[in-house]
Amino acid sequence: MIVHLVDGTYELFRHYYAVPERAPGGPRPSPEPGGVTGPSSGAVPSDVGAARGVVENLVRLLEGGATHVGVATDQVIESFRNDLWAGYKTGAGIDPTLFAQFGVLEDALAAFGFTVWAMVEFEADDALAAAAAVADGDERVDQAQILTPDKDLAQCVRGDRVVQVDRRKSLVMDDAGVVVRYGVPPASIPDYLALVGDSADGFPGLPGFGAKSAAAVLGRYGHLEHIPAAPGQWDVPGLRGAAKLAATLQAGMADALLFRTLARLDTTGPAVGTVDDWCWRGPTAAAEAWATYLDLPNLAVRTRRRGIDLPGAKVMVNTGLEASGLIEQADEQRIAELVAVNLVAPQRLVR
Ligand SMILES: [Mn+2]
Repeated sequence: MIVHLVDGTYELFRHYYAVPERAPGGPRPSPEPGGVTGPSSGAVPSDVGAARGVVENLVRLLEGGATHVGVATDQVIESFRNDLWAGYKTGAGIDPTLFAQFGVLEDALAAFGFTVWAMVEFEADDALAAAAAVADGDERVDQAQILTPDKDLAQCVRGDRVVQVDRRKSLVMDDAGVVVRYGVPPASIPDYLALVGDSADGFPGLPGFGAKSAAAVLGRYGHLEHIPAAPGQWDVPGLRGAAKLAATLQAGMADALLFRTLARLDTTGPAVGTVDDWCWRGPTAAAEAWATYLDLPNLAVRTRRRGIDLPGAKVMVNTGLEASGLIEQADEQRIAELVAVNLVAPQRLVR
């Protein structure tokens, strides 16, 4: 089976800025019992266009054959990393019209039957990393696709089993693709980001280190602590200004290690469940109300149709028995088997 791990925060930003279609907001349907309800859920957004775009987009992912989908969001932008570094990104600069749509998106996706990881203490990136690790450890999984262009997630790529997908550019990056793109393998990505910095996340890196020099040094030594302290010991052919870089690194090693901690994703913290939990089993009874609210009248029909495509699933989808807990264990098992069939052709690897 193929598992799709979606960066919901990225998708919401992308739809807000790149697909600026507006849709009236207002008081919205109550979340499913057990649905996602967080701080941002209280806000009544004046516009739900971005949330609507993401929901529609992910229903299209199902229509394309996706069976196991998890969506990670930042319910709170601040995370444990803000306690480690004062400059780390916060939610302060986020357009309130965009921010108010996080809760809408989380609740709507849950109503349409998607697994949602709404992060508070951790970041959406951590949830994606944790889910990728779970998927990697499950031998039934042929491939986990992390759908985000965020360079942080390159550290999670494993062979061609865990890959990063930029859907907008139709790029799939496997292990070798990470080396081509960054000059270092996935395991060295946190070290790489520590040296070059990450302006989106809010840490500067070390002065003088750019993509080329960081890749050259880490391509040779792998990790920060393996880089020789004395410049005379550096064995990095063709690297210009090695002496100065070595001095910078020696002086800034403590900062670099802290930045690496910031860049390293936490694969064990977020509770993401198991691969079986991510299996899409049809929309909930609340889907109709959410489709109306998002002004996507056909969406509930489309998800239902998608459910009917899978024999057995229609029972659940049409009667809402799933919500009432009346589905027998045997049916659950059967449906899981049916949807476990890999419906997605492996995508072409582009480097
Ligand atoms: Mn990130």
